[in-house]
Amino acid sequence: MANVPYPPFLDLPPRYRNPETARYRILPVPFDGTSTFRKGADRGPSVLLQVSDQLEEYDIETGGEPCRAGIFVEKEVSCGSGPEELAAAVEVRTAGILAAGRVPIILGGEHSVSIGAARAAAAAGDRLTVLQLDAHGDRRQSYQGSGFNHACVMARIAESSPVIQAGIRSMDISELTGLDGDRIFYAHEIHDNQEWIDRLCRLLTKQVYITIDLDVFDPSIMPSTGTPQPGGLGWYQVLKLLRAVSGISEIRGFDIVELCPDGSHASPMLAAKLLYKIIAYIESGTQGILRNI
Ligand SMILES: [Mn+2]
Repeated sequence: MANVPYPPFLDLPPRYRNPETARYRILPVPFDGTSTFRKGADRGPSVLLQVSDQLEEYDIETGGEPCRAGIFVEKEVSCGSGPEELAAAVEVRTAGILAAGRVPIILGGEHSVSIGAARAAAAAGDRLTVLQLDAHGDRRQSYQGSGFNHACVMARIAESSPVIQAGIRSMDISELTGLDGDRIFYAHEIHDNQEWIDRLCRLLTKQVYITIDLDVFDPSIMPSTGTPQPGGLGWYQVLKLLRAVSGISEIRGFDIVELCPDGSHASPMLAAKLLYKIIAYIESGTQGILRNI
C-alpha cells in the first residue's frame, strides 16, 4: 500500500479539499504490525476513503454541509517500522496538524496507531481527556513482548492523559490494576439505558481526543474488524454519545481504527459515515456550549 495515492474523502471537489484552508486533515496510517487475530487493517484507510464517495455532502441531522469546512487527505504515515517507532512518527505528524490549527483525523490501521496521536493531542491540549470507544480494554502493560502492541494502547495513552472508556466487553484481569471503575462504561451496563451518556459527559474536561476502535460496534453492523466481540453498541447509541460529547468538550482530534476490509461495503461505509458525522457535530457549532464547569 506504500506510496499509493489516496482518493479524496467524499470525492470532494478541489475547493473543499484545499490543503491551505481545510479545517480537517485526514492522516492515513496503514499499519498492521501487531494484530494478533485477523490481519488486513492496513487496507482500512484506502477502503474507507474509496467508499466515502457514496456519502452525501448534506448532513440531515445537523442541517448543513460540513464538508464546506474543508477535508484534506494527507500523505500516509510510512509504516515500515515497529509500533514504537510508528508512535513517534504519528505523534510528529499529528502535532504538525494541531500546530497549524487544524483537526487531525487519524485512520488506522490497527489500534496502536492511536498512541502517537493521543500523545500529540495531550501535549497541545488544554485539560484534555482521551475518550476510548472499544470492545477491548487495551490496558495490558505489555503484550507479546511489546508495550506498544494494540492490546496496550490505553495503558500508554493513560500515561499522558486522563482516560474514559466505553463499550468495553473484553479485558484481561491484569487490566483491573489501578482501574477507576467510575471511568469505564462496560457494554453490559450501558446497552439498555441512556443515563450513562450523561454520567460519562460529567467526567469530560475542556478538550477531548476520541479514539474509536470500530469493534465498539456490534458485529451485526460492523463485522469487518480484526477482533470482533458480540454485544456491541448500536449506530445511534454511538452517535448520541458523540453528539453529547461535542456539546460538552472541544474535540481536538479523533481516530477511527481497526477497519479490516473483507469485501463487504457496509462496514467501510459505516466507518466513513461515522467520520463525517463527527465532523458534522463539530461543525454544527455547538462545541462546548453545554459546558458549565
Ligand atoms: Mn478493540
